[in-house]
Amino acid sequence: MAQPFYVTTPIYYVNDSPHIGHAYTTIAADIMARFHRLAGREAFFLTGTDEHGSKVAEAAEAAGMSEIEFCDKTVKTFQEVWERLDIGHDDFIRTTSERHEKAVRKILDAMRGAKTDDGQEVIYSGYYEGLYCTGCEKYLTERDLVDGKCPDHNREPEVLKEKNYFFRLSAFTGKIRDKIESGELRILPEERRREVLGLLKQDLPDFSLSRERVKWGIPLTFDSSQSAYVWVDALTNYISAIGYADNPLTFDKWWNEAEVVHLMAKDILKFHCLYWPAMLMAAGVKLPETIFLHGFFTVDGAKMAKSLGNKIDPNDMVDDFGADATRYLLLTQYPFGHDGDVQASRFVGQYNTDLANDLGNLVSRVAKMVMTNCEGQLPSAHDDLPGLEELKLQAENLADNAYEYIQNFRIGAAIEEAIALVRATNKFFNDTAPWKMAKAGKTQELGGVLNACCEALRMVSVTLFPVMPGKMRELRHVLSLSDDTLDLQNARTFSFLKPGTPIRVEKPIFPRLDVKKKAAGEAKKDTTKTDKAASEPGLLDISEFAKVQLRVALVLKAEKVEGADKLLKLQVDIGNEKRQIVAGIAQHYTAPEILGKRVIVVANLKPAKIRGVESHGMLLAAKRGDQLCVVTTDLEMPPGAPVS
Ligand code: ME8
Repeated sequence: MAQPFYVTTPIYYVNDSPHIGHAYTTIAADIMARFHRLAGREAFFLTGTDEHGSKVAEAAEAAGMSEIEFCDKTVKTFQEVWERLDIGHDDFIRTTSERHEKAVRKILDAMRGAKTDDGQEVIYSGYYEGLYCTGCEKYLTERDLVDGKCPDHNREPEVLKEKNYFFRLSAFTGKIRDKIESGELRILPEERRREVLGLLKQDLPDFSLSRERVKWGIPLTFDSSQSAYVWVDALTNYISAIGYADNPLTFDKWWNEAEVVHLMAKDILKFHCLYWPAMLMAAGVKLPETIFLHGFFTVDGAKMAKSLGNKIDPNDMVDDFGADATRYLLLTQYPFGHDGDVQASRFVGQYNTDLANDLGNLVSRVAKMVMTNCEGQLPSAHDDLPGLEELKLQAENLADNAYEYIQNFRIGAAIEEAIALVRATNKFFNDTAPWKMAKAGKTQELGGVLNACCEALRMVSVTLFPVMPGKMRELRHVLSLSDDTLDLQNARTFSFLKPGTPIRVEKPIFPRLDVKKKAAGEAKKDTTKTDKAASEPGLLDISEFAKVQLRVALVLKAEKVEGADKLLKLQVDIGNEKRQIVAGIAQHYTAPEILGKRVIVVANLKPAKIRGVESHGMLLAAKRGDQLCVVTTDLEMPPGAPVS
């Protein structure tokens, strides 16, 4: 019996909305799990969400919701997008679930009871002293500061000391190094392995395992005034979902007996390659076999950021290309494991070339010829055809070559191998010119060409199934194949389809996309719901600009918003009515400074809640770096005067 395969993605923060970075790892994990299943292995694929910590609490407060209400809502955005992308995860773990919290308590207890080789306690209490920014509500490091100040709040952090529990990482670094060097713990790719070994040579500080100030978290079992540090909580998801605390049988199967692979990008290397192995060793749990850290990609040359408006929502890609092509496009932009750049402007061209032309057209041409010339039934094979032997050889090697790539985490190379067979089949089809054979009445040769093309397409339908499950099912439907024969074993032999099998195509499996239309669709990435305000403006029609109503407003009252250092709550007169506006200007203006000013407001915005406070309108300000200056008008201008 082949060893079971257990693959995980990071659990994503719920205070962010899903973007193609999250989709990238999740699709990769899905492809790995599906491929291993095709090879006859049992596979378990876990993803989920990371829901504790001060940032989530802040986001919930800003949205005027309780923490759990906020999590319940945003978790859905992840679950929905995974469904739209045809992600076939076997489980979805939430760190706010009972089973997870139970597992965190269990691992905390196990670590609390552990001793290092020289008899010291692995967990010890001490004091954490650090630079605390009350605006961020977190400790910052010297490196986070700009001119000694928190760049987000433009103020010097306070030196704070709080009781904390620490994890004695220093007692585990030698052991982790040994496990990596012996190959017991594989860190891939090689560059990342070297990075980890480099880190292990440094004098690594023990890490703080708990937080006194973070209330939205799991209380420590041995001191309920503290909650578990977010990473201790988050990393435990990999075992909580498979029964660490509540199901020894499944835990044995999927952790102790399976090949365990953690997939992620290199941004979270330290936590996974140092903290996690150390925690597991302390708790007496075996280590995962492999930690694979793929690259980090930029979009159009820049890091994905809300403020740049270059975050791509996978939902928009599914709208434009469908689930399967989105999966294909995302995983073929650059080699898996490397850093790369994603340019949405290339998607349509690549879709049309690889999927609509090369693969989709081939399917249509072959099936239509079988329908018109062979009564829609697969003709018999015929050996004596130019180029057939080479095609056969390439096709019969496809499954093994691709699977070998997958085992080495070379997802793009596995896909390329299948596309190479598609191209070779197109060439074979064009070179043998079956339409001429049909005209010349060479029925056997014609049948042989069509038979070979159908066999090659069948191999492709298996190999690309993990990448494009929906579309490959459509292709298999053309060849009258069900899921029963969907495995790598069948894809190793060229003579599988029975002559007489019905072959039918109703519509193109990858309809060609209109470049112009999609070019417009692509601009969507700059105007997604969350990024709208931050996107670089395109050219506006005058009628579009005219929709924004700007008015002069007199500030009648100003006060700070409690617990939010950036915000001022203003009462303004906009001519025909009085309004309350919450403005993020408190670090630049005191309440008395803004009082009595005639500011410019956007008057026709929908009311919103900011930090739970009603805000109806927005005021204009010029901003550069740390400077901010509210736009005001001449004193003679009455409140309510339109600004155009
Ligand atoms: O770090 N390129 O969650 P997160 C490639 N909750 N992959 C990207 C990417 C990009 N530009 N952007 C994001 C966390 N990713 C923690 C994890 S796990 C115990 C806790 C993917 O929401 C990639 O997989 O910030 C990266 O590691 C992950 O999203 C970070 O997700």
